[in-house]
Amino acid sequence: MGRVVRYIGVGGFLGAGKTTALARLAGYYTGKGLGVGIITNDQAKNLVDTENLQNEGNVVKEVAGGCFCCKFHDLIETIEGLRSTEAVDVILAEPVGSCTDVVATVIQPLIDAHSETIRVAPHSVLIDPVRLVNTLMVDRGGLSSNVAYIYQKQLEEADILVLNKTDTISQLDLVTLTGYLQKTFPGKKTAAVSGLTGAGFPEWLAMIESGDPVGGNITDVDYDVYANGEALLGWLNAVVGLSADNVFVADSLLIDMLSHLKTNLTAISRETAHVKLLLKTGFGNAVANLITNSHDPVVSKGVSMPVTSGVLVINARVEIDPILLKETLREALDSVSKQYGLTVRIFNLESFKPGRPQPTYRYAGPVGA
Ligand SMILES: Nc1nc2c(ncn2[C@@H]2O[C@H](COP(=O)(O)OP(=O)(O)OP(=O)(O)O)[C@@H](O)[C@H]2O)c(=O)[nH]1
Ligand SMILES: [Mg+2]
Repeated sequence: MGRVVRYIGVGGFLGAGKTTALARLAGYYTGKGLGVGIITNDQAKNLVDTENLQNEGNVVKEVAGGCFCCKFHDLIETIEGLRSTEAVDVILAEPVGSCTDVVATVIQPLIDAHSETIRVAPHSVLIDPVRLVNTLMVDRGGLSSNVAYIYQKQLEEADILVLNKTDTISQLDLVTLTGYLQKTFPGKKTAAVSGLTGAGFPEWLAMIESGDPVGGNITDVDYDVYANGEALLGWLNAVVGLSADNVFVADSLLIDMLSHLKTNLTAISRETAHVKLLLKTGFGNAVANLITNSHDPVVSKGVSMPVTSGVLVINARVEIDPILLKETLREALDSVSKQYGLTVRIFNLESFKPGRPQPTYRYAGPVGA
């Protein structure tokens, strides 16, 4: 018993802006004098998100090797660790961006068996406007139907739909997209925010803290379709040492590498879900992201001081065979190595496709219903 922690889960597809939003939420709760712990989650280790959030001074723990639903006991152990040894009041949790059925497999078991120590907040699902338009409103934007199925299911199970990145769209598009969400997913609360600027966060926080019923949207999920959708995604995590005789600018190198990758993926019609590059340098970490082939890569954390070396962490999630992903990434790395005169040392590299989701628990209906 003892301390009761607040569990706030923020889901959504790869690249929707979950980690960026969690960092801002962490700042909000820390500002109120509360202890905050963040739990990241992925199929593999060496996460850009963990490195990024830790670097900003957050208390971060990883659940790796599968999504929260398949690693439920690890999730509980991690929450317990944060609760008892880190004096945390609020836990912000980011499930893997290719994971769905979180309400039936994570939220409900938390409510059912852990309510004495964990108070679960409504389940928020973040939405990138471009991905929303491409996946549900146009032609799936290069994603296969089974991957789009996962996307659709993520939105269906939300308590709160959070249209993110509103700084990138016009007021007219904002009205159109929130109207579309309200019509397509009736009965849900809808927030419109920017993780980058903080716009809309007070309204979203009010929804999180509202005391409204939690986790009521358990949807039918066809696990064959879901597993196939996951298996269509290629995953690659790597840690690579880079050194050069001449100085280079970290931001430019990352953008050049992602641009090269984007060109090659576009040429073979393989849609990017999210490729993150983090370069650890003596002047801090530079981070760049590619979240779709239809947009250019961006620097989300810049290092403008010239450097001669760094450690590159690569997290790539693309709808592609993992072997082809490895080759395509290798090409991009070779290309920047030549361009910048780099010596490359691969410390660790794994590429794979996620296995079939096998949740520890699955609740067919809300607890107490
Ligand atoms: N313009 C803009 N960009 C944003 C915003 N929120 C996030 N981003 C950018 O979107 C990209 C993805 O953000 P992340 O926070 O890493 O997304 P994520 O959902 O955690 O991604 P995964 O962990 O791969 O599932 C990064 O380039 C961010 O800088 C926002 O509100 N506005
Ligand atoms: Mg993330």
